[in-house]
Formats: sequence, structure tokens, C-alpha cells
Amino acid sequence: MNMFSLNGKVALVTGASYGIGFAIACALHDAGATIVFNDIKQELVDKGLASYKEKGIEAHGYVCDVTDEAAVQEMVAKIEAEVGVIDILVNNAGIIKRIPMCEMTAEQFRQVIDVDLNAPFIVAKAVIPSMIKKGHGKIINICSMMSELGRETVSAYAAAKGGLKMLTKNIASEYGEYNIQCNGIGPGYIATPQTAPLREIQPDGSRHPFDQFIIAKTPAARWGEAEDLGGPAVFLASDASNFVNGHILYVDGGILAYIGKQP
Ligand code: NAP
Ligand code: GCO
Repeated sequence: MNMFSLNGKVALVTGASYGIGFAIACALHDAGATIVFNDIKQELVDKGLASYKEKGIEAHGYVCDVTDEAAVQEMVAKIEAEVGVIDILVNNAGIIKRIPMCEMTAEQFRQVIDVDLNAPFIVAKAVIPSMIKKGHGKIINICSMMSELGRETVSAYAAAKGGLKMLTKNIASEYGEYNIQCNGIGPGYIATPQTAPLREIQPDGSRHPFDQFIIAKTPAARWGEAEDLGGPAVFLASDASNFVNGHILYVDGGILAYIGKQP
């Protein structure tokens, strides 16, 4: 069987009504997986189901706030009863708050940590027992360039994504013996709603300064598209990566490798 095939596999992608999660789910479907996703509001789940249908994908959608452990446990039990045991988990749901650290409240900091770090722990903890029983599992945590680098205004997000990198390595360490591989994908700058404020056209019609900055800093000289993450996700979700564990695969157009063009 093709080592990249996901035929017969059930994939849960969190926060996948749109954006990176949606694109990854579409790629996993095209490799043969059955797609399950959640979002925090029914209207978004419905919107997501319609978007998947437009792509010819009969996805399974659930309303669940990934920071709520009881709700996550209940969702996973429902998925196992209604769809099947989860073979592939993509911890994609995430938020960012761009606020200078000394102006950020502790509550705002905690909110980002809760979604971007605590939730991947909660969801992974909910799916691992069945993966152990089944004898295999794939966990893919969506990290970030900010798992490696900081910048102004994203202290909570960088702290969360740095922690998610180490949580990825720890899950790999603790559960590798059960044939569970846990890896991360570290997207560079991707054109999604989350980064839309960084790409807004200026009143004079020019590109956003940050947009120009990223283009100059990226060897590929472009923002990534969510679809650029599909192939790496299929690789990490498939038998092709059965001996890859605890690795963060950066999908960033080369930005982490590049010092940047001389001004
Ligand atoms: P996005 O467009 O903001 O989508 C995030 C998704 O997560 C939304 O569907 C959102 O649903 C959902 N979500 C947020 N909080 C949730 C919660 N508590 N429970 C369930 N779902 C929740 O973001 P994106 O750009 O696609 O990013 C997806 C992931 O990639 C995130 O982890 C992000 O940190 C990471 N990432 C993004 C980039 C980038 O450049 N875009 C780069 C590196 C990493 P709602 O709409 O209901 O809030
Ligand atoms: C930002 C961006 C980044 C990207 C991504 C980069 O404000 O710097 O939102 O954080 O989302 O995480 O890899």
C-alpha cells in the first residue's frame, strides 16, 4: 500500500472550519482519511461543514472548546462512538493576541496559553489511551516560527508555541514505545485570517510594512498559503514517517534559515 496513504484512518483536526486547519484536513482527506473537526461555535461548524461539502468532503463536525477538558473528553467519546477511534490528531486550534508585554494583562496572557498550549495537552491526553489500545497513533502539533524566535507584542504566543514544541518532544518521548509518533509543524508566515492584520493594504494603497518585511525576510519571497502545509501534514500523518518522532518540521519558505537581505 502507498506509504503516504491514509485510507481507513480517522483524523481529528481541531479548529478546522477554515484557515490552516481546513487546508490540512482537505489534504488528509485527499490521502484517504475520514475528516473530523471541531470549532467553538455551531455556526462555525456549520460553515465548515458547508465548506468541506463544496470540496466534496463529507466531514464530521463537533462543537467543542478545546480548553474545556470535560467537553473534550465528551467530544472524543462521541467521535469514537459515531465515527471511529482517532488515528491522527492535528492540534491546530489557536489564537494570538498582539499586545506589548507590559500592557498585556495576566488574564490575556493566560487566555493565549490556555488555547495554544493547555488545549493541545488536553486533546492529546484524551486521544492517546485509544491510540495505545489500537497499537498506533499520529499526533501533529501546529507550532510556529515563534517556537524558535520572538518578536515585539507576541510574548504569550511565543511562550505558548515554545512550550508546544517541548510538549511535542515530551509526548514523543513518553509514548513512542506504543507506536505513537508525535511531531510538530512550524508554519512560517501564512496568509490566513489570523495574519490578515499584518497584510492590510495601507490608506495610501501600499503594502503593510510588516508584509514588506516578511517578503524581504523570506527566501521564497512570498507569504505561505495554507495549502503549503497539506503535504507536510500528510507525511507526518502517514506510515512514511513511522520513525520520525519528536521533530518540528518548519514549513516557512526558508525564513528561519535566512539572515535577511541587506537593506
Ligand atoms: P485562524 O485563522 O485564526 O483559525 C484558528 C482556528 O482555531 C479557528 O477556526 C478558531 O475558531 C479555532 N479556535 C480558536 N480557539 C478555539 C477554541 N478554544 N476551541 C476550538 N477552536 C478554537 O488561525 P490559522 O492562521 O489558521 O492558524 C491555525 C494554527 O496555526 C494556530 O495554532 C496558529 O497559531 C498556527 N500558526 C499560524 C500561522 C499563520 O501565519 N497563520 C503561522 C504559524 C502557526 P474561532 O473562529 O471560533 O475562534
Ligand atoms: C505574528 C504572526 C506570527 C504567525 C506565525 C509565525 O504576529 O508574528 O501572527 O505569529 O502567526 O506564528 O510562524
